[in-house]
Amino acid sequence: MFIKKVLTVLCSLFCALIVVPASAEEAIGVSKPWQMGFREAASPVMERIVDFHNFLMIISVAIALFVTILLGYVMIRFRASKNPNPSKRTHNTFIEVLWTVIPIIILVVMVVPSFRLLYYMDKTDEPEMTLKAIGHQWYWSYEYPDHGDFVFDAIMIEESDLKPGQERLLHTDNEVVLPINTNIKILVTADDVIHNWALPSFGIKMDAVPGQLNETWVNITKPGIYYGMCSELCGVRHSFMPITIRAVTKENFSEWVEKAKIEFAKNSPYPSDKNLDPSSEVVSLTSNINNKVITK
Ligand SMILES: [Cu+2]
Repeated sequence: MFIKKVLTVLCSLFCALIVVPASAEEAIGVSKPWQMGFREAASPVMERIVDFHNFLMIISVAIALFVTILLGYVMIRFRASKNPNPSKRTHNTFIEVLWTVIPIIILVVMVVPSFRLLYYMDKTDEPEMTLKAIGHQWYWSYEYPDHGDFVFDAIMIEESDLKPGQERLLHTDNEVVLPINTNIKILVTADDVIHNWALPSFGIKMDAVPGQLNETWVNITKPGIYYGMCSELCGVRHSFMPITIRAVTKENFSEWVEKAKIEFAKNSPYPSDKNLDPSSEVVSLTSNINNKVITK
């Protein structure tokens, strides 16, 4: 009875240590102290990656166990002290066929779901909106081409300026707001060196290459804050260009877009004609391009 009580107390102490209380800000996409395995999946792609990983883990553990047991058996059964006259056998066709065919079957069993997942991750057939992420030394900038083409930079908040609930080395001054339950096409590029737009909770790790537009996609399943980071060594401040994504409902996203259009209007590299002086060179260039498009 006493032992049972002690065990219960120990169990609850252990649980209290490993269960981290959710913060008020609801940061889902962040690693927790003593975490084992992946971050919580927040997209269908990441859910499938976790399932595939678990499936491969079963195969790997089974192979490791089989080899260890076989090795142990051989070491004991065929030890020198028990076999003073060792066997001269060099070939056994049946076993040779087995150890060629069985690994081939295992590889085929692994490659079929692997390729299915690769093609699933590649792109979404029906994107509902686009987000463009551009890597710079050393911050990310974002464009929302379907929502008025506004542009903004997301720069890491220094440790001394962090507010409660913001993660050190992970929170940016401008958050990337995205709607949940929406197929979002993500275009990734860079303007100086190669960066990498990586978001573990979404199962995304996409190279940002200057002069090249790489595509990936996400459909976020849960609202919350998700953190990512540049995952390609890109210079001295490589580790200080994080990604902060706030996933919200579609209604809240529309509200944010209206505010963001005003807030970030001044950043736009594509100014609309009415904001410019008609005599300026940029306007005449734009209207020339427009005329060409119309006359086509
Ligand atoms: Cu980078």
